[in-house]
Amino acid sequence: MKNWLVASADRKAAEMLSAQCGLPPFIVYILMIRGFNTKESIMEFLSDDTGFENPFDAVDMDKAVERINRALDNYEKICVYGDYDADGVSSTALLCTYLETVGADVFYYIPSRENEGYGMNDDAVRKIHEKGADLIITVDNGIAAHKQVDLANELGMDVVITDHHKPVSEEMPNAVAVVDLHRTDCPSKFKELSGVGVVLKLIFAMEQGQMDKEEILDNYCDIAAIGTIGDIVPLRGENRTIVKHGLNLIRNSQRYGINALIEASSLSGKKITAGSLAFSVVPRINAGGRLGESFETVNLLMTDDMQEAEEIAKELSQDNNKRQSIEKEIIDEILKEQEKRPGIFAMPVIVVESDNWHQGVIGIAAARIKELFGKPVIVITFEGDTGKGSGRSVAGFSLCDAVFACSEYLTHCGGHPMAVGLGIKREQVENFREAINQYALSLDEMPMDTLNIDCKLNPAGINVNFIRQLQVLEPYGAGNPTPVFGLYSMRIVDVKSLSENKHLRITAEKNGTRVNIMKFFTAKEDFPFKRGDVADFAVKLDISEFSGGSVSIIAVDVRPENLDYSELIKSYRIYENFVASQKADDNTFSYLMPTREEFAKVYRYIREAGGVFGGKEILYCGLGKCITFGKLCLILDVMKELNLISIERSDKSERIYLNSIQGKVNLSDSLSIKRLSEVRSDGWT
Ligand SMILES: [Mn+2]
Repeated sequence: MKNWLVASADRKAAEMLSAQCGLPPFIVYILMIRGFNTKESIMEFLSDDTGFENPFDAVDMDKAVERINRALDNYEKICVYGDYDADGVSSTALLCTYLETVGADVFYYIPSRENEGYGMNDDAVRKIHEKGADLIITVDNGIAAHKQVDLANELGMDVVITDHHKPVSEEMPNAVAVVDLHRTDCPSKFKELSGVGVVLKLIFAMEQGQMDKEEILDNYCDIAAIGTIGDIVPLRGENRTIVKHGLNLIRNSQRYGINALIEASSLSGKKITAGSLAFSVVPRINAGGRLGESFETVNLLMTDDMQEAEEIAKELSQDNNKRQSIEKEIIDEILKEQEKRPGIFAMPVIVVESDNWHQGVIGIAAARIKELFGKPVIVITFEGDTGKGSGRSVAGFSLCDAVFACSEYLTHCGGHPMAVGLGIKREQVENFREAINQYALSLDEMPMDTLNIDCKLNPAGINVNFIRQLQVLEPYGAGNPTPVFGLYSMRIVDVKSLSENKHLRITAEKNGTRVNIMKFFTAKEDFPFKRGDVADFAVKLDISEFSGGSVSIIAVDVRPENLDYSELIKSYRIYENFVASQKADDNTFSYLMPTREEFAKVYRYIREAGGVFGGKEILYCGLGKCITFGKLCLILDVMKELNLISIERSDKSERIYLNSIQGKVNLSDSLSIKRLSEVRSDGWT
């Protein structure tokens, strides 16, 4: 459940700016929504050549370069210490590739996600020592490794840290150099580089006065772009330049590994964008770390053996398929859990736990469940009595603040406003769930999950030229999302399933203009609208390059016409409060308690419709919005308790069926009705 939010910028100002910038007004309008309000900021953002800052502006960069050059001169053994995610793998591959080119004796180490976890650990440092390293260079990690850097020093190794994570304290690890733009004493202006972006900066510094900037970009920006996209850092400033430049390289890549990944992702011959890489290449690189070891993945990006590249890419695709099916199983189990423990899912923050969910996949499952329920979700899995959790949030609710506020129940925790990781003992789960929800209830208001729409659009205005003009905004990603347009009040003319009912093509019409809208990964029976219905569409626009270019409209979300979701969600919250607490006061009682007529109305509607597909909102609209949404949800619970209906829910759909029942049912047999009525001494009549 998502609230649609149509952005608003100053149209007058956009028109004035557009004349100054020589850009179409709607482009400037969209840029203003993204926070670019002056000619200078717009021109700088769109420039193909955002200058890279002098790499030596970064504190300690001189020391890092000096130490690495000394290692090269003395032919010391260097170990690059990386990480298992796409950024960490890219960082490792990029630095190793570079160091090999300049003749270094280099190897790399990547901790196992499952057995070692993120960052440096003592055992790894010892292993690296045994392999004879003289110098460790960390990439995408290291800023918090105070102890491990001391250990490395004791063992006679020097450490150079390059990282992009925020330091937890002012005190830096005892390394020869600590390059991290987030150091409070670092004057560099652009702070949003990914781990691999910092490595690229290090290469700029190493090559100062030798290789020129263009040459470095041409040699290394492909790998840097993959890590930058994978880390979901804002695609602005230096990041945008890296990705823009990198995409051009990737389209004609000289690297066997990248070509093999493109091929394995079925992207060969298609337009490669930041979005398509994020959707198919990045998950494959991540899959290695989630299910197995990341050594192979680094190898893939470095190998000059075509056959090896193809084999590793194939393995990664298999890992990725496996990851997807594990993810689906976890999601199905979580949805079944909702049947058993609905109260947990009615709370402001969903905390759900199990014994056998794959640790490497719970984060992705949490993200999907968050989408489905429109609220923050933490998924915990146990090994013995030790649990690991991963959480995802909705915009406006800082999940890391929430988790830190409950840290007394956790063994460790960390993360960002939108994503957290944590450790927890089994016996603390109930306390933690209680505490984090108390925290959420103590806030003024729980934010709703929102879909941001740039502007409403008349379908008559959509043409190839319009979409080509939009392309100046690419590449899209974090900080510069693909523009989403609202096509409101569209009358559906036809719904056709494609590719063996995998996708849908919807023909819709408004004021005499007909458009085809694609809805991917949706079966016909899961699409709740039919010919004649009027619906609002949130869409992205693209050009399909077949047959010389034609308009391609892709549905992001579809909902009944003119549905006020903020009202709907307010009503739903009242229902949820009751489900979560199983207690009602007088207000709740009057708001939720259905009359017999209302009850009968819902029953008749479902019977006459032959079941309702596509969610409770569809039923709500079908009933002419005459029963509040919260009350409708309660009525459905009661009908389920009395075995009058079944509700089937998957991650794609929700279907309500009428059961065939015999005999008369007594509404007051329903547990929900009983609980709701407890507030009234006279009970329910
Ligand atoms: Mn990173």
